[in-house]
Amino acid sequence: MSSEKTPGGITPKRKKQREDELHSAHSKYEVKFQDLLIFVVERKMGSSRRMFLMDLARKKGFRVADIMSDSVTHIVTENNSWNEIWDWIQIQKIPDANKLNLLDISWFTDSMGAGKPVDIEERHRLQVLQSDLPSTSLLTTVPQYACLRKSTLDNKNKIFTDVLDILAENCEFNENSGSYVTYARAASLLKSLPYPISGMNDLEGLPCIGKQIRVIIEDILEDGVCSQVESLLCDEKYKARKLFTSVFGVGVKTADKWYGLGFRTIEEVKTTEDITFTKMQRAGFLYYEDIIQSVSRAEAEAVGQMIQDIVHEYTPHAKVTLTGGFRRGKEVGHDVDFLISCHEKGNEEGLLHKTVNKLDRQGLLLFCDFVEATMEKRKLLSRNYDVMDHFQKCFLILKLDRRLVDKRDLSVASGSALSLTDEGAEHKKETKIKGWKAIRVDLVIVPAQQFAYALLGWSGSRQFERDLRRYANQEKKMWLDNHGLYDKKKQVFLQARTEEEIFAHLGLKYIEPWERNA
Ligand code: DCT
Ligand code: MG
Repeated sequence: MSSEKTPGGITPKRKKQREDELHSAHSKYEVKFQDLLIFVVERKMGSSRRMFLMDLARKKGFRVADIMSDSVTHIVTENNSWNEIWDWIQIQKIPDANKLNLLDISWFTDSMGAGKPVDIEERHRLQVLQSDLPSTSLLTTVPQYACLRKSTLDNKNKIFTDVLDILAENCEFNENSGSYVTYARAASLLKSLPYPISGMNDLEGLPCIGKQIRVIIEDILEDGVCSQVESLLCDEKYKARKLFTSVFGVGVKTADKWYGLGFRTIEEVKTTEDITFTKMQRAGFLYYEDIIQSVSRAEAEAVGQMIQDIVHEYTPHAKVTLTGGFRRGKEVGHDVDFLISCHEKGNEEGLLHKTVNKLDRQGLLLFCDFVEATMEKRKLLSRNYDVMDHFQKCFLILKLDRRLVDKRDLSVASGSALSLTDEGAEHKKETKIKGWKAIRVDLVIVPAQQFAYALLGWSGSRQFERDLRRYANQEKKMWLDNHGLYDKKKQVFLQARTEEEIFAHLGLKYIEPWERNA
């Protein structure tokens, strides 16, 4: 064992290894800012969000270190005080630690927004805590609207939110909107907490946590499970609804009809002669095994490239933007959502039809449900919350060539296999042999003037969007939807070129997409 160390407590061999790691991580992207080397602290942030932020910075030309070393110049952290990070740096034994910039995530997000390192202002520096207040001091300040909170993918209360999400979903099945809201808001609030709930006292002062929710949380704290959910998961009707609605094109009404006819499995429904299926359902059954598997980020990016290549053949300057869960930093999704927009007005005319036709000619179109725009018929902003928007769009099932994904990201593909169930791993093997996978894709054509509103609306999460609209209506007397923002008092539509401008119109602090996992 070698004991030879650099002043930073790092052996030369380890140092070389670190430099190699740093080099390999960067070799994919061009480095634009040589002078600084960022290190993102995982503490209180979580590894998935950290990886997402690191990748984002690298894509934008920043140098980011995987591990702490004496070459690091900027330390970025979230929800940590100066005192906490300083203690941590002491343990790392970094020489000249005084020269390090200890920065809050706000410096990082400002820099990503600007596409270059912004000047460090006082507000970017970590704050020195005068006294170590208990975390309960946070409780009174948690706001009731999801759009006033940051909800990353690092959910510290998953054991509670998984249960609440199931109860909320069951209320949706039963069209019990009152209880749905109660469960969904409670789950969303718990997802935003930077600490796990470990006792009933931790709930003191939190909004959205009424008596009904406290009973459930108490149950889980005592037994590790919620008895209500345990019996729901064994309920025949719930199981059938869950199973049948997992088929593309099947809603709860249809699921109930099939349940009423005595069907309990997909196989039974698929093979019966008593039901006439819609075209969408037929496609849903045909590609069921593929669609039920989640889409990985590498797959989403490969689809994006495929769509962009076609779109650019017809309109070279059109923008194809990945939105939905992947924009919020999720590593998997049930589908892939894209917005297509053109800078010049009218350039998007016919683009979606041409794109879909080309996919068809290439043999990549497995299913298409085309919805024409209905904008002209609309006078005011939509008050119908079931209709997301009136843009021209299509719901597709596309054939994704396996090789496009393997080429793109081998490490992601093999890494994700670890978390697969036996069934999932088996299916993955089959996909490999088959050479392609059916993927659900949504494409939406958005006129340039409405792009920021559509992007905000399609980025989700669902609960974040609901609360954003509720906040606009109740607190600001404004109507918000995917097309625009209407100020009821001034009776004007408010223009916005960016999401930041929309938040500003609403008097809200900007929430980054990866902080909208409410
Ligand atoms: N959306 C919404 N209200 C709905 C449905 C969707 O506001 N009733 C918005 C938020 C997310 C976006 O549309 C895309 O929808 P999904 O693809 O269903 O959600 P997702 O967040 O992308 O989740 P997944 O990862 O499962 O695709
Ligand atoms: Mg999606």
